[in-house]
Amino acid sequence: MIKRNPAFQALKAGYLFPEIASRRKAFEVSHPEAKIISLGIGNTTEPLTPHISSAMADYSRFLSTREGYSGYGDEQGLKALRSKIAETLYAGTADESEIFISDGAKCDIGRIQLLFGADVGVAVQDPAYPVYVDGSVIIGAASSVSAKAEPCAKSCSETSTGAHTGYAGIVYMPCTAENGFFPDLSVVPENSLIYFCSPNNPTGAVATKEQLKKLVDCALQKGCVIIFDAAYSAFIRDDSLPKSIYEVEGARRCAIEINSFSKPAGFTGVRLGWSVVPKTLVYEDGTPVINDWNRIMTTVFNGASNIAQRGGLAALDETGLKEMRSLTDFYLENARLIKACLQGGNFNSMGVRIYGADNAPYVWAQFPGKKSWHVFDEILKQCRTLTTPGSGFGPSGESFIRFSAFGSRSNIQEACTRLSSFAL
Ligand code: PGU
Repeated sequence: MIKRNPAFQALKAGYLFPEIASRRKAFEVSHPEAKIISLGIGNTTEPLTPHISSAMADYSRFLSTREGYSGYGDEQGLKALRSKIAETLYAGTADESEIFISDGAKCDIGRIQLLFGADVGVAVQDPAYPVYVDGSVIIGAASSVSAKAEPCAKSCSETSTGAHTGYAGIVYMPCTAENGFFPDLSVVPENSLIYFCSPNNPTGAVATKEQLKKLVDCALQKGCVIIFDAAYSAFIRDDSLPKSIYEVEGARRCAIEINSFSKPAGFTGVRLGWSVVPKTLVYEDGTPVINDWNRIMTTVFNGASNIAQRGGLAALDETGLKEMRSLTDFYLENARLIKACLQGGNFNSMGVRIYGADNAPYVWAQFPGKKSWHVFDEILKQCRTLTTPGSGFGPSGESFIRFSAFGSRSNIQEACTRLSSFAL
């Protein structure tokens, strides 16, 4: 019989979010009357905005005409969209030809690992969006993952999912309140891949320009490549904070940036994102990384939806930018409401500490001395509210809960009412 790819055996548990969804289902079976509110997965809830959705509707109708129809497009995406992204979001720091349109950030993060193969070392912020670690394990990165990954202890597999105890083949860089959620970079291995997300999922922390400069200097000095995930950059309201790693000198020689229309335009279902691979980023032998990225995108990707790309173009014109601004403002207000609720009454007496929410759609709450999954279960039981256990994002997430600000205003208000009587 055909052998199973050992990388899958190395994975400790299922992907975090389906795991949470299955806990919700189990709870609903035993409590059929429960009207659960989800502050769990960061999934957009507000309708597409008028200008952006009309552009897609119009284009879809155009496709139904003989003169308007088109089939496969360029794998790299529409030139007009690549140019628009370059001029609107990178003004001078990245060129149209360095931008690759995709079906979303998660898909790019997965594909990008093909660039560096199984032998590359990997360093991640801890906690981190689980795709960086799970994707690395699936590709067998950090050398022989099957040999290096510790088997999950029985108690761990019973109570936890994702990167609970961590994989031995991956370097975890703790991001805690004590270090201002910016890691000690001295642990980064030479010639490795560094995953870095800002604004951060799940902590909501945004790296300052000085911090990103340290990251870039470290990567240049150690021969590393940074995969900079900027999926939440549109939520930054503090103008002193960098929205792109290319705002930092030297980043074009060591960083790939990933971004998405999912959160600012509500495209989680429409699917549209992009990556930036500067021509000045080269491997040890001098080959530009962009050549191989182009090879991957033309070989295992067939271009983003042409309808979605028209939506992306509309999102970046004057009206579209205003619409995205008001959508992100809406979710930021939700985040503020959740944060204010968690700073009040009961939570105060439980010693709960609150982070994030100011420039990101997540509130990161620490319940000192408690296990994340226990708090998750209690919030579900007492408040009929779904959250995400911090330990699912990595060992340093233990004792934390992530509250997502994606939800209708009435659901957020109702969740806050329920949470205000929560007790542990
Ligand atoms: N990057 C980060 C940092 C994210 O948090 C997410 C979504 C993505 C990329 C995905 O972007 P797409 O362009 O839509 O592919 N994170 C959500 C959803 C969970 C998931 O599995 O993607 C979250 O709740 O963390």
